Amino acid sequence: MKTTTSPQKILLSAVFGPYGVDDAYGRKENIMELFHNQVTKAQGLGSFRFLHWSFGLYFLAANVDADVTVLDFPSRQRFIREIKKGYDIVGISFITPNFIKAKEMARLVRLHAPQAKIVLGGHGAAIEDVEKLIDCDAVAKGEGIRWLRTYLGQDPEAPVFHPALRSAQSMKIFGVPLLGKAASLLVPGLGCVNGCKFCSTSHFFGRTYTPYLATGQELFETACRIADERGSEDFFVMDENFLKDRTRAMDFLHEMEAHKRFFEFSIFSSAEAIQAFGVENLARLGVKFLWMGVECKSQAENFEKNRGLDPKALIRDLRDHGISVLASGILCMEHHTPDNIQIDIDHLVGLESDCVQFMLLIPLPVTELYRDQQKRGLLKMDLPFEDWHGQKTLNFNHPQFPGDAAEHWIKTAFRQDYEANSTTIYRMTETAYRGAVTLAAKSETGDSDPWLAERAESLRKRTLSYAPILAAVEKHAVNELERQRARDLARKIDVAFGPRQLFVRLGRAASLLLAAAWKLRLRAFGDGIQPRTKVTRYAAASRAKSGRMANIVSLRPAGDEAEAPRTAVAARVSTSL
Ligand code: B12
Ligand code: SF4
Repeated sequence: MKTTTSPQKILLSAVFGPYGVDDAYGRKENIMELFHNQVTKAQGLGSFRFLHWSFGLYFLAANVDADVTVLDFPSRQRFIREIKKGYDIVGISFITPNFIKAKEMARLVRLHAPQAKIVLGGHGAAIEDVEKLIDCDAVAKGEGIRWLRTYLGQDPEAPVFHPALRSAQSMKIFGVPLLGKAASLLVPGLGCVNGCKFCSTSHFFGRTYTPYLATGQELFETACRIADERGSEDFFVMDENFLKDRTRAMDFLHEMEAHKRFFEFSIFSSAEAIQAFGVENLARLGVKFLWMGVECKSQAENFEKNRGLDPKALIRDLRDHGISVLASGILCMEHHTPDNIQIDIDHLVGLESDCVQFMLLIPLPVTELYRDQQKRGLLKMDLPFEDWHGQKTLNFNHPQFPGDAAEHWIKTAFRQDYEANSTTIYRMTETAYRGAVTLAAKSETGDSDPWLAERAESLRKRTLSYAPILAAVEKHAVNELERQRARDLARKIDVAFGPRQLFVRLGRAASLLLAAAWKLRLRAFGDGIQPRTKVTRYAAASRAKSGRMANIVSLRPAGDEAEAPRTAVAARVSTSL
């Protein structure tokens, strides 16, 4: 790795806010929240209001030898203030619907910091001719760590260091903040080899998988280090298809079992990989939330990953094991018509998962679908990129859904799911309860199984921690069905896990109060919430007293006799909000 006496000064920035508002740079549907954007948006007060950090920026900063500042969720003014500080390089991370923000930021850099080189990265970099559309010096297409190291003249093959990061900035449901330490982020790798025709992530990384943590042992050691550093055993796993490498996932489970170290995970995986790994193994691994792409009902129009599988049975089995499921579906696919689209909506709602993501089919640059539609002259290239977010308008000419027809269907679908299946937090409480009962029974049959018993106990605790919110669900229910369900479930939990204790009663009262306050807040100020700006400064490793990037090594799991060295990167970070 090249080291210099005067390290480069780099700014890595997310696009500026406000987000999810109709203005010159964005649309109100393009919300900076995973669930409220595309999953629980129709669920009123009970919609999940979770804000996540821009993870890629921290990974880049932790893996180059330079003075790096990460500017997450700035305002336009805050960005201008920062670039005036005199950077050698300004990196802008953006996705397609934020193209116009990235373009404006590049303009501002040329204006206020003409000495700085402008580097673009993130999924927006896949836009055709982006280097001509935005005034910049270089574009990172695909995996960014190796790219940035190469750009800086550093060793692209140096080991990738996984920083310890909290996954979410804030998490509230019915205005009730989720208690306990927020989950940590775990990024086992980027990309997916399946290459489903529409999939932006798979195609952006060249339909290959770039592992950051290639073996079960590396996963385990990294998870131990992060859990020890952050004091949380809970992980949000950012990997498009975590179970695809079955051997790695099984080895990871074996490491956990051998060291008796229990973690919990929220993961993304395709149905065929879930089936191959096995539902009981998932429960043993500690998966509590699983995102799977069901896409549509028709086998003919579906993708290889879903061939021959029965998603309804799989989802029932997963929920019986305490694993909440997000089933995602695509609306206004090419085979859809106003006559048959309802069949797919009914199918997705009928799966009875904990939540459903409905997304419009959006051919995004670099995907096979995009190229195909481009050849057929179907793409609406005059539609501004701000509208390519998948929650309102189609970006291609679909003869069956002209004008704003697509919006009607997506709204109908979300509403139908809510009315038929109730709020997601009700469903997740039910899943936790079902899992606690199933695993407790399993762990007691035949040879007793301490691992499953441990999982059953953590599901029992999760059920009790969610249970107080059922009071708010009942009070603000969408219909009588939900009101009755919330009452019944609260009663069942009391019977199964003992009479209601004082803290549960207090929890119910608190959840009612917080929900009432949240209702007033939404009435007075509207539905939008904005993430806080965060600035994190990383001193160049070659300047930091604690050592160089090359010295970075994974810590050993707790209990191992080898002494855990402190890492250079962890020691050289300072953060301010
Ligand atoms: C987390 C996430 C979010 C978070 C964003 C949090 C945030 N602070 O930005 C939330 C949930 C809010 C979100 C919202 C949306 N998202 Co989103 N999101 C993701 C997700 C799941 C993970 C991204 C991630 O962190 N990956 C892990 C990191 C390590 O990888 P990375 O970000 O790709 O970064 C690497 C490289 O890209 C590169 N890189 C990135 N930036 C830069 C910058 C520079 C300078 C350089 C050199 C390199 C570089 O280096 C990094 C290391 O290799 C991806 C899917 C995925 N698995 O990638 C979708 C994804 C990025 N989202 C997408 C979209 C479209 C959206 C939404 C419009 C909703 C939607 N319709 O799906 C909204 C938009 C919100 C808004 N107002 O901007 C698309 C983007 C498609 C595209 N081609 O542009 C993706 C790919 C999902 C998809 N549909 O396929 N999202
Ligand atoms: S399985 Fe999922 S992540 Fe992989 S290519 Fe298909 S849609 Fe993308």
